[in-house]
Amino acid sequence: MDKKRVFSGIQPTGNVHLGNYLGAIRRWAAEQGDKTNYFCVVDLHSLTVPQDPATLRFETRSLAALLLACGIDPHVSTVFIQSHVTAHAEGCWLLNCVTPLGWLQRMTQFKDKSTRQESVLTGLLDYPVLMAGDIILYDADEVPVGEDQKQHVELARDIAQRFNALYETEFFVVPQPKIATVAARVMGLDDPTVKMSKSLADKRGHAIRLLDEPDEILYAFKRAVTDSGREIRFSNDPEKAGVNNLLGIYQAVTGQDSAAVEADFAAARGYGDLKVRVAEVVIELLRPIQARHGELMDDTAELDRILAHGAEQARAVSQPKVDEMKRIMGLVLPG
Ligand code: AQP
Repeated sequence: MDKKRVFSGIQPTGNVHLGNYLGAIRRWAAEQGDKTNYFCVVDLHSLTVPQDPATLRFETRSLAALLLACGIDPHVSTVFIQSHVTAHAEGCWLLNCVTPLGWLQRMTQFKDKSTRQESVLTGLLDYPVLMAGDIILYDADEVPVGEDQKQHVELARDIAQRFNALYETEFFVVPQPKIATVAARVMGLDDPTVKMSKSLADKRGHAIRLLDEPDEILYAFKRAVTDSGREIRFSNDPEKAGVNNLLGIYQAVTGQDSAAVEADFAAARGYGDLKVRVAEVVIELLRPIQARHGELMDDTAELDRILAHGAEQARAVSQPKVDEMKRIMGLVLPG
């Protein structure tokens, strides 16, 4: 039987955090053996908000190294940089021309991010069309993402279906979002009502960044916002969102079920014990990843070779797809 095809991406905007890892990257690594995988550093997406060129260059390599350090195996999965494969930008234009504007204006991420900016770039509105192309140019069946990206994957489904309907074809596979069962939405430690986010991660105490030093991790967990109670259990009560978030992180890292997690804290003397224990398991989780990332960044020639090979593999799939798309749309002259 054919393996399922998987596509997922991550932006090289620095500050890769525990939410990105638990909600996405860790699952990519864990499930890669059973699937045909395309994992992409989506640098074109990062340009939808202003970037410093030198920082972007550095972060793009660093993120690729981080994906490998987190266990993505380039012998098993295709790992590449989005802008190295021109089919993504070309496919985006073609899909723009079948996507109604109203679909994009409804996107929650666009509404959130555009209200936080003085000058909103056209690319920010168009972000989900580029993402739809990323996915459907690879005939991806599945897109493993955190909950925040579910709406964008649903839009990719709508765009694929609209293209198929307009051109009376089954050209595009309609992809499915795959959301984690635990840690689908890791919340900010300083404010458990907002998701842990790269753009807020410069604020000390908001996020655990994958490359943070142990002391910094302990600091952030110790200052995590909780409530005035003492009870350490999972709960949907908005008052207990902070404790719930800490338990969710602990559960995702240790792989235990919720009863076992609560049992681990039955004898705890309060939230202080919980915070330190969660910090300890996260520090141990990140230690080998950080060491491997350091080694990979010491040899960027090898990293660049891996990325060049990944781009070649990605091109071999996505460029013929774009070429055929152009033919279907009437852009290739007969003769
Ligand atoms: N808090 C989160 N919990 C679980 N999963 C998350 N993801 C992001 N935040 C969380 C998932 O990580 C993958 C890669 O993220 P991205 O780079 O595409 O997304 P992003 O939205 O730019 O990341 P941030 O941290 O949310 O940055 P900003 O501040 O720009 O909004 C995706 O699968 C995403 O679902």
